[in-house]
Amino acid sequence: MIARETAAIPSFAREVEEGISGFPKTLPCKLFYDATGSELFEEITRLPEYYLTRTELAILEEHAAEMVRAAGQNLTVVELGAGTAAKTCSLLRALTRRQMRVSFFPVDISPAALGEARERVSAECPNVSVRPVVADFAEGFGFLRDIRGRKLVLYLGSSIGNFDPESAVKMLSQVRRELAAGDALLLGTDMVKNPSILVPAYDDTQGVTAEFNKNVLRRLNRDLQADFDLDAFRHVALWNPIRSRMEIYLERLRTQMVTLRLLQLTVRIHVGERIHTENSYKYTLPMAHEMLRDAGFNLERSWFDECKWFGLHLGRV
Ligand code: AVI
Repeated sequence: MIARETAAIPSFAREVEEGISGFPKTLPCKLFYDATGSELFEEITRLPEYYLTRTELAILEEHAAEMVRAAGQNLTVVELGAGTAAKTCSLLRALTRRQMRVSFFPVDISPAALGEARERVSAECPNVSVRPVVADFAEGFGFLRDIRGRKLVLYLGSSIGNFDPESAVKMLSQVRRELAAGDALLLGTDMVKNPSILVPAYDDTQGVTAEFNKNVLRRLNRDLQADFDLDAFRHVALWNPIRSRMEIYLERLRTQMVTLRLLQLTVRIHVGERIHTENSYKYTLPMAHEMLRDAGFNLERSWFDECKWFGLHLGRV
């Protein structure tokens, strides 16, 4: 039972309680992104093994002009989960060559990241007017209704890959419902490839991804007064070809009881037992097509890097 009278219980407590006492054990991947986790993720994006970020950036840089031409005229750009908008400038610059006025609405849960996004875009694309929107997608996408004009919505970085296929369609359908005919979505997906490339991307030699994964336990120790011993877990990354996803786990190295004081909960975690912390789905083009179709978008065009490791897909309402 969760002690409801304690004011400091975080909103994710119930999910953690269910996930950690069930079998197999799971923890929600949103727990990764506290301040330390967000910094570790930034570090991951610069790792040699983590090809996703640089590959997507290269596709955007190479094809920005074509992408904005295909997306339509007089566009307002909205970026979901924009973070610091590190990948958006090539698209915005291409747009400023086509239209007099460009408005950019970066949307994120973190006001600090949006502050950086505003500074970056204002410095790199002075002709773009930046209007940050702080929003939590758990509360829907109603903010899209308040943005006027024909929209190009960006959802980059393979973030859609962290949703299971059903939730991905549900989330994209929610976005779709707030858009009008003619609006477009540019969606980034990581593509299915040889596991010899995929596995190291999620289990790098410097151990940054392992640290990122274990940071979830550090967070539970802090926010739920838990006593996880981080050294008693190892990071495991596996390719699951049946479900087309990378799976990330924390595997227990010795049996031990763990107490989460704020939840008044004690659990036994056995040696070899795994806590499933993340899935990262990889798509084929037909899978991306189906996902967009099921969410109400018509896939008009996709762009890839030379190796077809990453794809950017233009869906139309
Ligand atoms: C944020 N997301 C797209 C990353 C991914 O590749 O699934 C999160 C990540 N997990 C481990 N490394 C990176």
